[in-house]
Amino acid sequence: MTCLLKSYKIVRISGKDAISIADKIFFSKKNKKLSSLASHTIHYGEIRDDSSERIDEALVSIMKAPNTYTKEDVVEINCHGGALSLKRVMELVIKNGARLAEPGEFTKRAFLNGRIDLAQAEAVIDIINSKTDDSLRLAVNQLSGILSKKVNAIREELISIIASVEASIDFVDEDIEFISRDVMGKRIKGAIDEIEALITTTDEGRIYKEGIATAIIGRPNVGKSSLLNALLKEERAIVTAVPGTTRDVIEEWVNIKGMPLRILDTAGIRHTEDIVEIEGVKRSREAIKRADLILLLIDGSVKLNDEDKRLMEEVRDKRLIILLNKSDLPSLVKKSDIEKALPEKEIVSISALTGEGVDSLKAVIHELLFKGGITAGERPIITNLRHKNALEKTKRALENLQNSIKGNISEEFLAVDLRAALNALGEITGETATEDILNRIFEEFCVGK
Ligand SMILES: Nc1nc2c(ncn2[C@@H]2O[C@H](COP(=O)(O)OP(=O)(O)OP(=O)(O)O)[C@@H](O)[C@H]2O)c(=O)[nH]1
Ligand SMILES: [Mg+2]
Repeated sequence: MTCLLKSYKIVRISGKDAISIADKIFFSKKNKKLSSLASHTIHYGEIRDDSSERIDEALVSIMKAPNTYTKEDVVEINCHGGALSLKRVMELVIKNGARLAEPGEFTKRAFLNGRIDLAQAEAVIDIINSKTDDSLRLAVNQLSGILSKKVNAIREELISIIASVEASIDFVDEDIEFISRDVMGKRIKGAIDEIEALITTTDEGRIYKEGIATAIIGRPNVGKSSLLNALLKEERAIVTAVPGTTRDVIEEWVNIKGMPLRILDTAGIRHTEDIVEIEGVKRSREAIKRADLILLLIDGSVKLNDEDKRLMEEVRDKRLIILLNKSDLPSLVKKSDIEKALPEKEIVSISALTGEGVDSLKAVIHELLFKGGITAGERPIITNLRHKNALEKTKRALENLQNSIKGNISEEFLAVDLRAALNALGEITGETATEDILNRIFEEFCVGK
């Protein structure tokens, strides 16, 4: 049988001295120096310290620049693992001239050495943090450059317009028109349309990356925590027959047809004198405010009461699904009672206890959030707030430019607006990103990536 296991037991060295450092501590079974071996090959041998004591057996991969992750020489020492041997190997490598990598330094070097651009580097973090198959697919697509390609196409269009504008500045006496204001206005409009189309994908992108914040709400004892458990298929939240069991918001991830939902199980909302419960109710109300989607639970086995009605009123303007829970018991609430108060909202009967109706709930959630269906991946989607901000900055600069074109402002000023737009756009792929931006991005990485 083939088995698979996950482990962390690789020491990775990158840089011009990577191979010579590894050569000092690695002794291949065939007695060959790593520097004499072909690139992209793997070798078996031992790691020994300066007093020739054996630290571990190892498989060592050697990858010579430039066809490596960082575009530098890279050596990977694959040991048996175990915290102690790994630590000894790391110490040996450091003693022989390497230093510990900073968080994200491998990816930062890949960026600085021109192997990937900034949006692709950010995709590496997204891959690591992906919550569902679709989020992963989106991140892998961004790593492959799907967004960068689109951004670069817009950049090239702007650069070509700048070239014409600057030529008219340089040859002002020649009376040649390199680009008419009319044509320029149309081309800028085209670029703005493309940028707007990208900006509108942000909500979708945020959903894949951060998950849809989904709050399960309802008065005490209607079965909110039971629903969370049913969705997770595990006993995550405490469920009891005592109203007021959940006192704080519990957060869990659920994958619904590829969409990551961040489910918030909240404390039952009711009027209470208990100070812990008061705080819980306050937090439930905050969760409602922050939620992208509300699942309002109603206990269908008892009559609708004033608390249910007040809650229905409170969330009527939100993206909402009403759940008639406890469908395994005789029903005392009719769908039509709810339709009267909340017309046009979806109502689903479920039993959080038996799991009946939970699959239809998932289908309704999917339908509500992605009308018309969606496949993550084939087109560029903005998943990153930094990218959205840069696009908005670009758009503003281009809109200024359009006003200047209409106002018959001189070419010099048009060039200034164009440069501002180009700089803003270049922040996405990193052409014009400042040291500050770079530091902030790579700080998010873990060490070793
Ligand atoms: N028969 C039946 N009982 C259920 C169902 N869902 C929940 N219950 C029961 O209802 C009681 C309350 O369930 P919880 O999930 O704790 O309810 P809650 O809304 O989280 O309650 P609070 O946290 O107190 O606000 C428990 O005894 C559950 O077993 C259901 O679909 N059918
Ligand atoms: Mg609860």
